[in-house]
Amino acid sequence: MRIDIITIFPEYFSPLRVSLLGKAAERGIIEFSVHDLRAWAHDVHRTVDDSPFGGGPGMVMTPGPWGEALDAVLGASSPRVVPPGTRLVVPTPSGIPFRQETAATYSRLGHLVFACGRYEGIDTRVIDDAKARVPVDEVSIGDYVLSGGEPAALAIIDAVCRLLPCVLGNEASTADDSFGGGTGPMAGLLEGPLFTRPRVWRGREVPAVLLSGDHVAIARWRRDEALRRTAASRPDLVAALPAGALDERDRQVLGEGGFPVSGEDMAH
Ligand code: JCZ
Repeated sequence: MRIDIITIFPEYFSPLRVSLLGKAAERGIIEFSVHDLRAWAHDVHRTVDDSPFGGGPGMVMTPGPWGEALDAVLGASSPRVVPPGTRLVVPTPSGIPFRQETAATYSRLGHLVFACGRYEGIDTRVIDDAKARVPVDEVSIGDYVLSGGEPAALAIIDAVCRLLPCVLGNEASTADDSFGGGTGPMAGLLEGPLFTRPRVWRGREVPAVLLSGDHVAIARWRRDEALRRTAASRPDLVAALPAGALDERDRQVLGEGGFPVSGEDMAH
């Protein structure tokens, strides 16, 4: 996969050389190119911002440098329309939510281009112009306001690249991740608690069931814990579970936790 990033803060992307993604880049699985937007700003001050038309606070990123940057990175001249498998990703708090499914979709593409805004954002005509050439996703990583698109792009790149074949070393599967979208018994639930050696640490024991060797009991206990945790942290996820996803024991666990449960089995 090829990933181009356009930003006024190229240094912001040095984490891409570290850890899992750094290794993947060294091994040639991912090719990162970070571009300084100011390379396409031609005045002496390398200006990339201007006051908003219509008034209001702050500054807006001016279209000139962005237009040239995207032309250069998307290869505007020879095919005017970009090859399939290319997507322009524009982080913005007003975008559609970026989710695990979005990460999975991106991981199947060959070329991602990130346009990282700063100030109040990018002149809207830049996005409209790009849409004539390439699929564009304006995406939000959550309902909070960052000071620029860079930290959002880093989060998205991390979520996408760990799904690429050969990036995640020996972790056999990402299907069991929270939000992993797996179809197994833990689908739609958050991950439960984790334990490793020592068996007793600061007087705290590992739950006996995990040492029992009874794999059926272990799986049931893990599901109970995942349900409790999901109900506590993300009641919206429990409410969104498909009909038939909860068995009688699940309803009991949720009921004991004070979580409102409906369903046929309530009569028992
Ligand atoms: C540019 N401020 C780009 C994205 N989810 C989310 N929160 N905040 C952003 C974001 C904020 C920005 C810019 C200027 C993205």
